[in-house]
Parts: sequence; structure tokens; C-alpha cells
Amino acid sequence: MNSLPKSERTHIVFIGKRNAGKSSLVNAFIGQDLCIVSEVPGTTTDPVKKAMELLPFGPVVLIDTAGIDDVGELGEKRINKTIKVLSSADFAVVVLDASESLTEKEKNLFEYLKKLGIGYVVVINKFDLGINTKLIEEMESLKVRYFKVSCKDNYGIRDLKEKVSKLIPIEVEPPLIGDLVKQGDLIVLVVPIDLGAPKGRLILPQVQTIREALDEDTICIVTKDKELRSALNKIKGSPKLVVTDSQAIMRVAADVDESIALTTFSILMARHKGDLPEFVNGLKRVEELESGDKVLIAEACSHHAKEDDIGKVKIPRWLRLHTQKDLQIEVKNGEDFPENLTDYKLIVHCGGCMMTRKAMQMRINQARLLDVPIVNYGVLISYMHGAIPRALLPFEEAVASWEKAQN
Ligand SMILES: Nc1nc2c(ncn2[C@@H]2O[C@H](COP(=O)(O)OP(=O)(O)O)[C@@H](O)[C@H]2O)c(=O)[nH]1
Ligand code: SF4
Ligand SMILES: [Mg+2]
Repeated sequence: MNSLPKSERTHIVFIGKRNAGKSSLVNAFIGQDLCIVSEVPGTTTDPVKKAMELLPFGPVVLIDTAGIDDVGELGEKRINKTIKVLSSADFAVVVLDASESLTEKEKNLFEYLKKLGIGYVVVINKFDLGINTKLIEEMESLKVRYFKVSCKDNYGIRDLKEKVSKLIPIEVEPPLIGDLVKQGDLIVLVVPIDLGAPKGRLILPQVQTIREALDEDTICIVTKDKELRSALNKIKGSPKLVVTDSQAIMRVAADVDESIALTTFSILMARHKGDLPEFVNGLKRVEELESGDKVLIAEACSHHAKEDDIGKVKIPRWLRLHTQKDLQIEVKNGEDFPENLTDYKLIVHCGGCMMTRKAMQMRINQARLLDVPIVNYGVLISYMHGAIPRALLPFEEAVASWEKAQN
């Protein structure tokens, strides 16, 4: 368990106004004085992270944060510290001072958490000093569950730890195809080997899909698009699923009967690493783009750009062609994910094959908090090539999101 890297552990964020006792509570959780506790508001300026084993849940990282009442925090139209920390959270502990009542900051915070779908508990700290009855009334009217603790007297801490441990969601990484197929199913992976294909190898999403197909005890055939028709003719019966590259989807769709499930490696990755319904919802914005609008193309790693590079050349070209608008398209690589997301009308993210799911989720959450629609390469390419909704059909939630976006 200890070998699990911090970035992959479940992140519990302690958040609330300055001086509410966040650092004291983190220390009480860990059982040692790790975070600086001070009477001077604003002592914890940058988030402090501490890995621990929270039983019975398992390995977690506790994140102690600066107060949400820091000047200009919520509401600023950029990625600020609060947004950064919230978008990385799997669970939140909102800390309140028992002597105070709720402010707009905390009410905003509840809304942000709701928007991200992050579970949380509210902790009323400094119970030893007595409780402001207005605070209790407000909590009751908001129907928010709360726990009364005193870090000073170590009152209620054990119960709170146990409760948090039970409430943390168990994050299960969605499979690539594991839930779409079963033992003995025949699946066909269509891998075009064109000039864009790397020399002498397959790309990661293709390799991972093959591995998962084998793990699921399916019979997996890998072929190029050129040989697909001949392969299908030689097969007795129909395959359960056909997967191909986004750029070949229309060619492949012509050879694959409508009754057979067909999708792309990118759509599989969008679900595995990202958020497929969110990306499908982002497609709506493509049709609303106007000349002069800024579009961000974000790539997670900086690779050597090819002549007909997908992010730098092809997607901008297709997007301008599809919208018939004079768009301002910016391409950013690697860690260079901009803070001023609201400058953009749309974010087009790469498949993120070199990113962890958590890092990808963080970017999606930042876009979500700032109300900037986000799509990924695969979903957008399939859409612009006319392969949506067919390539979404195997995924119920994505179809629902598509239907909602059409209304
Ligand atoms: N009486 C009392 N004081 C507390 C309690 N928890 C924290 N404090 C005090 O409140 C002040 C702010 O605590 P701190 O943990 O630094 O707050 P933070 O700014 O939210 O991290 C410090 O002086 C703490 O000693 C508590 O349960 N009871
Ligand atoms: S992380 Fe993104 S940019 Fe890097 S290889 Fe994967 S899809 Fe391409
Ligand atoms: Mg602090």
C-alpha cells in the first residue's frame, strides 16, 4: 500500500474559512503535528499533502488548504487555488468554526462540490467553545449532514475518521472493453497502418485494448482496414464488437453491418481516462462557435510534431472546415494547461494516453467549474466525420448525453 504514488491515492481535501481549524483537524486525523496551526489567519498558504492509511478504507492523501476567504478566491474567472484543489479532490471535509454562521463563501463551496459531484462532510469544529445556534439552524435548513468535533479536546475525531472512511467513494477505473464483451466473444480490432502510425509498433490504446480483450478471454482478431471486409467474410457469424481508429471510422463503418457494435479506440479511452458523457455534451458547443472565438487544443505530452500532426494541423483544419468560421485556435502541450480557461469557448483535449486518470479528471473538473465545454480528439473527430451517434451506441450514458444535447 505504501508504494502507491501520492498522485494515485484518494485525495481528501480539508477546506473552509481561515482559522476554522483545518490544519488542527488534519493533524488530529494523522495523530501528529504536521501542519502549522496558528492563530494568525492564512498561515497555510499552499496546500500541504500528507499520505496516510485511513482504516478501514485504505491509503489516502489528506490535503490541508489555505482558507477559502483568501482575497479573490471563488468567483474569479481563472483557475485559482480553490479550483485547483477542489478539482483534484475525491472527497472533501468542510470545516466550520462553531462560533460563526455560514457565509456566501461556504454556500458557494457547497455548490462547487455539488457541481463536481464530490461527496463531503461538514465538520463543526471548536465545539468546546459552544455552538452558534444560528449555524445549526442554517445547517438544518440546508439539509447538510454535520459532525461536531473539538480538535482541542480530541472530541469526536475518532467517529469522524470512521465516518469519512466509510463515505469515501471507491473509485473504479472504467474498463476499456471489459464490460462490453464476455468470454468467448469474437471482437475485431481494425488498425490502419498509415503514414501516421508509429514505426514498428502499435499505439498504447490499441495495445491496452488487445490486452484487455485477452484478459476477458475473448477471441480477438487484429486487422488493417484494407483487409477488414475479407476478414469479416471469413468469419462465421458476426463479431460482438468492432473497434477502429477515429480517422478510419467512416471507411470501417461502410464494411460493418449496422447491427454490429462499432466504436473507436479514442472513445474507449475517453471513457477509461476521461468522461465520455461530458465530452459528448461538449459537442453542442462546436455548432455554436463564431468567428473570432478562441479554441484550446490541449495535448498532455509534447511529442515531435509530424507534418500532418493531428493536434496542430488536422483538427484545426477540420474544425474550421466543419464550422466555416474563422476560429482562433491555440495548441498547448504538456504541463502547459492554461489558467485562464474562460478565455476559450471550447477545449479539445488529446486522448491523454500518457496521463493518469486522476490528472485527466482534474482538467475536466477545472473546465466544468469554469463552465467551459470540453471534448476530446476521438469524440470530436468521430463527430466531424459523421460517425456519431453510431460510435456511441455501445455506451448508454453517452447516448443519453447525446440525446439531451440534441434537444
Ligand atoms: N478552542 C479551540 N480552538 C481550536 C480548535 N481547533 C483549532 N483551534 C484553534 O484555532 C486556531 C486556528 O486553527 P488552525 O488549525 O490553524 O486553522 P486553519 O486556518 O483552518 O488551518 C488555532 O489557534 C487553533 O489552536 C478547537 O477545537 N477548539
Ligand atoms: S498523452 Fe495525449 S498528446 Fe501525448 S501521446 Fe497520448 S494522446 Fe498524444
Ligand atoms: Mg491552516
